Amino acid sequence: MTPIPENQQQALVSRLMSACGGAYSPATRRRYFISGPQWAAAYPGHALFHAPTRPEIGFEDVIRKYADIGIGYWSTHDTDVIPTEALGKDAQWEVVGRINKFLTENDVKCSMVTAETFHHAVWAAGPAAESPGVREYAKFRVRNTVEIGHELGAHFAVYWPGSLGYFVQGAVEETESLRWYAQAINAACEHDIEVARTKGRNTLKHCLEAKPFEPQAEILLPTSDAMLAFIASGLLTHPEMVGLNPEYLHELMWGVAPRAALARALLAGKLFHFDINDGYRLKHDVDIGIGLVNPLDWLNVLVLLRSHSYNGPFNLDYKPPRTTSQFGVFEVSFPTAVDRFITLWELAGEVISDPIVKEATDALKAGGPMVDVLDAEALTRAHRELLSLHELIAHRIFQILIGAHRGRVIG
Ligand code: 3MF
Ligand code: MG
Ligand code: MG
Repeated sequence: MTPIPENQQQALVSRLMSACGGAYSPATRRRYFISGPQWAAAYPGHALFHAPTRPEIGFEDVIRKYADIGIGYWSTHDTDVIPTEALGKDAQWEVVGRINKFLTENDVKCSMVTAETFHHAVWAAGPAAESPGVREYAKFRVRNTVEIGHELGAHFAVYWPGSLGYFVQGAVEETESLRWYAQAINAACEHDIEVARTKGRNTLKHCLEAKPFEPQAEILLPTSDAMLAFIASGLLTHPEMVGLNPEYLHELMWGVAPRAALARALLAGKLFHFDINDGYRLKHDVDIGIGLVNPLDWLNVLVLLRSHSYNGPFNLDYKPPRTTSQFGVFEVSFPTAVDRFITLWELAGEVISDPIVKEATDALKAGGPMVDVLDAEALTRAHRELLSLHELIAHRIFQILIGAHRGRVIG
């Protein structure tokens, strides 16, 4: 193999990208409610054991590149775009004005805003720290983020509590911390009601995001189910305004079936927003692009969401790998993540309308002949041959995933 000169590497990547084929046009991509986070595109590749591999970039480049790709929505933390010291000051509104101008010029909409309550040193003891001063600051941050959201035209606000938990035992009293955390969410909702009224807008949908490990050792609200219990706990003054932003990998990380977690959120009427990515069970938050690890599971997740008419955002909360260059982030990583999502979404439609899946599912629901329902043996015999359809359905979904349902034969 001949070494590839530096100045020919981008051309090679571009040539192989177009050789891959199957890309959707930007106009097609814009038809889906896909949002690109500022932080995902600007992620420079750093981590606890890793130095950055890419330069930092600002919202101007990110929004422009998203527009080129066909990502029609953008989401951001307050401090992704506004320096901490400018928050709530005139300088903040100057940045927000520039962002609005940029969004309009590029025909991109801001779908979601979120307060960063995990990175800055002020959050060392978490967003619901013992200190009343820090808790007041947390309220300021979420109220301010609500204002920014309305100004940018967003409809969703997300809260990932980050450091709500502990490393060492005994110092944190869980019920107290949870009450304090609820006070911050209440401050956001109550302020939202006022701001929405003065602006003549609807209130935002407030979405809680759980994560089972990282950055604390023990987490007080580790799962979407824990968040549902928190919403229903009586601690929130406006539980009707608060729902979930599950993240696919955050559920998978603790070993659950993400689709079942999403089903529970759907039943509760609380699936507001969805962070899409991929990764592995019982590992840290690797934030890999959707479909690269668990495409079959993803297909099934989207079948569930399509069949329940989920119409909220699909937020690309993943991290382009450290091996991907700045060029690669926008030429490879984002377009391919978007296209895998669209493909899986369309395949989910094929699963739903597939005649074999449908007939098999209907047959299972029709059941076997009616027998004495207190006779376990007779009931077993009455269904014995029908239940092979479970595996047949799974095989059919695999065929749809790889295109074998359209006659694709390999080998
Ligand atoms: C952390 C996350 C966060 C949240 C974001 C939204 C950096 O694992 O997933 O992304 O999604 O803070 O509030
Ligand atoms: Mg994550
Ligand atoms: Mg997330």
